[in-house]
Amino acid sequence: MTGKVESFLKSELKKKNTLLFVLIDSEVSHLEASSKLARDVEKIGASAILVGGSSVTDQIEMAQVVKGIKKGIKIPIILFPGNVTGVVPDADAILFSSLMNSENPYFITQAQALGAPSVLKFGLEPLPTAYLVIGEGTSAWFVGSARGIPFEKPKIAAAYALAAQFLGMRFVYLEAGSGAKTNVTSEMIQTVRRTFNGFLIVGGGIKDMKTAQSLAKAGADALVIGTFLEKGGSIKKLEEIAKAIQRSK
Ligand code: 1GP
Repeated sequence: MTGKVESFLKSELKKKNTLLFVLIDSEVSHLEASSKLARDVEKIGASAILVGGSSVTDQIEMAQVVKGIKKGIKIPIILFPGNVTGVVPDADAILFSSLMNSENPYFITQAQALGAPSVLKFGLEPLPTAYLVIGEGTSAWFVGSARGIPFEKPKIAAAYALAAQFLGMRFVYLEAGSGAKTNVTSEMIQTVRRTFNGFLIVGGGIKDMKTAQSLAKAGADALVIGTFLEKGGSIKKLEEIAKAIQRSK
């Protein structure tokens, strides 16, 4: 049941070692700014735009941002919901995620049940994703009631990733949290990579080329970058990061 977006990501991976996904938070970058940002990052070689985040509460604004971005780009828009409010029309796909290490069953299966009918209604391609929160103190950790996997416990992350694979999930997202002070370690990526055969997404706190390159080398299929741009990081620098990770082996 591989859909168009998943096939596109796989074809991108045949050309590039590690893909760049840019996260747009509709509550930080409003309509005009986010449309321009999406066009700019497409030009420098990003493979997808994620829209969402754990602190997005304004569904109407998010829907407008998605619709606005869509007009100007060819790369897929993938929703990255923190709750049922993150399911909106006009995107191409959704990280249909279970926050597997949440202490609250709502974030493991209930929000998914509440959101699934809208995913179907809006024709969004669901990308079955195990969302794993690493570390503590971030919005994703707090909002999702996560029992954060310690950064220095890669085997625990790998065990969750293996469970995700056995459950039929084709994506794993190792999330240090937006704006995290510490990013997921290369060692954790390597350990998960040895176990998990699917598409491995890594994000949270990535803001320089050296870090991005080492995470790419460790085996990430896609790196997600958001805060770097929100805090005024340049598109030129992001382009250098994109180029570096795309060719890192
Ligand atoms: C957050 O992984 C993403 O959900 C991106 O993190 O905002 O720190 O780049 P940053």
